Amino acid sequence: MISAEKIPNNVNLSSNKRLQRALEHWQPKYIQWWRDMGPQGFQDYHQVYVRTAVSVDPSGWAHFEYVKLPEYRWGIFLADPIPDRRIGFGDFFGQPVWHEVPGEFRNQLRRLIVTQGDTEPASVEQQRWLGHRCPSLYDLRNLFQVNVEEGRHLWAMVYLLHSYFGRDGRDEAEELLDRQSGNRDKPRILEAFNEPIDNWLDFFMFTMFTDRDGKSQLMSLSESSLDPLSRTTRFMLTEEAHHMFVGETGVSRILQRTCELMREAGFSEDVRKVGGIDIPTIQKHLNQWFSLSLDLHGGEVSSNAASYFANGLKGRAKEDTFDEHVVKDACYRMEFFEDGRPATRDVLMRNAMNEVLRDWYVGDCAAGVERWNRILEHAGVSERLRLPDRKFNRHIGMYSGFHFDPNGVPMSKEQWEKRRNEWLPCAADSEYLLSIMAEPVYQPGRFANYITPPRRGINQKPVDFEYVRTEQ
Ligand code: BYC
Repeated sequence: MISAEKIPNNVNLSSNKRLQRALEHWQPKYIQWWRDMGPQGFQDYHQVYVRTAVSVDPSGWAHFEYVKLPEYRWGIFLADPIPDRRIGFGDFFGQPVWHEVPGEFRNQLRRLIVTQGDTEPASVEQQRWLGHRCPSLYDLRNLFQVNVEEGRHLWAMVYLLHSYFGRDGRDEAEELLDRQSGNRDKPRILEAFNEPIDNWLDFFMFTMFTDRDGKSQLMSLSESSLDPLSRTTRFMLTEEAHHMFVGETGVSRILQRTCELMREAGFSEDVRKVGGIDIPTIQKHLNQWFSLSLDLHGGEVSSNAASYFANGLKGRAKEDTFDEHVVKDACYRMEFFEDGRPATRDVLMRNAMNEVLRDWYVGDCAAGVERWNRILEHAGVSERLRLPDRKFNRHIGMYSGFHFDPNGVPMSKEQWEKRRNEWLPCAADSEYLLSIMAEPVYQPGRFANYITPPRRGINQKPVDFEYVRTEQ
């Protein structure tokens, strides 16, 4: 269980005074960042019914209470150690895991941890205006739950930086609060985290697809030979699951409402005329966030990825389900795009590790889209959602610089420019979504017209519970 220390933790922080002081020095800067860059307008006068992690065992999960956002107890939690844990892949396969950072891998590990850490505050920044357009108090609370947990994930990475990377780590921790999503001069590291998220369809698609990249990346880091990184990311994964729940059910509820409105309008009317979100608009946002999140897996052929794997720093999702863990000579059959045509060639599996993880990710996304399509099917609607081809709208890797339609058919820049707005959200879509979200819904139990209520509330509370209340 946690102590009543300034920084809740299960790492016995008070036994390491130097580290404790360093983190307590960073803490007020974090709070200032949260106030400046976190949820705007909900810092001082609102209490939010949130779940706070108080320990890593399942009972530590049931801790719900009203909290003023800046007073949330952001803590440091590592999953319990696995006794005699061994390195599960790469050149050091079978050796005991590391409890300190080996000098020769210091730069690589720091880079991985900084990249992971950078995404967490970035997402809070991207979402900071959404509260003013919320479809219900239930959704507002979910947004803030996601936000505080992303803040906790930043703490998780900052703990590693401070603990294992000395002065450099402390400097990196400062910079994590200094870069800003979308800022031209000091942007966030990965592209998807500089995109604006100013409407709730984007938020739900982001938590469905981009948080799912969080899941695949955290799964691969949880295999790491650096045991504290593995334990930290294992615990983060339990929180990540809730974020994807928010995204998947959010889109499900929009689809449900779209179907209802279509039925009421006799299936022939444009659902926008009755204030709903039409399926083509939903598909465009799916295309946008899926393709941005594919980019987050890095280039198809990557010597960085090969090196991470060889050194046991970053593995594959569910490494123990593979037959072979050293993977020295194995090959991956990869599709290339050469001279304007697709071609297939073998590359060393280690160099293809980003693509291996992307395969896992695409499969996980496809299962989610199937679940959405069942809603359409049950409602008797013939349209279906689908994942675009992985070559579509890519900005990282071998397909960047080329243009493909959602079926993966290559096209010229001119053709792409002409048809882009059919496949990706355009200014008119954004304008429409903002128009139906202009009035936030703050009455308990009420929901915006474009979304259905959830099946059940949070922590067995009713759907019309006052999940966010104004301080008396
Ligand atoms: N944007 O060898 P390459 C989450 C750079 S989400 C911009 O192809 P590599 C969350 C790359 O840095 C999970 N730049 O790929 C979700 C390299 O730069 P240098 C976040 C990119 O190195 C929702 C160059 O391109 N965690 O947790 O294997 C809410 C060539 O790189 C991008 C992680 O990503 C990009 N998309 O990198 C909140 C795990 N992709 O060397 C949170 C940590 C690549 O030329 N990161 N580049 O300067 C990694 O494992 C790896 O760095 C990458 C792939 C997955 C990003």
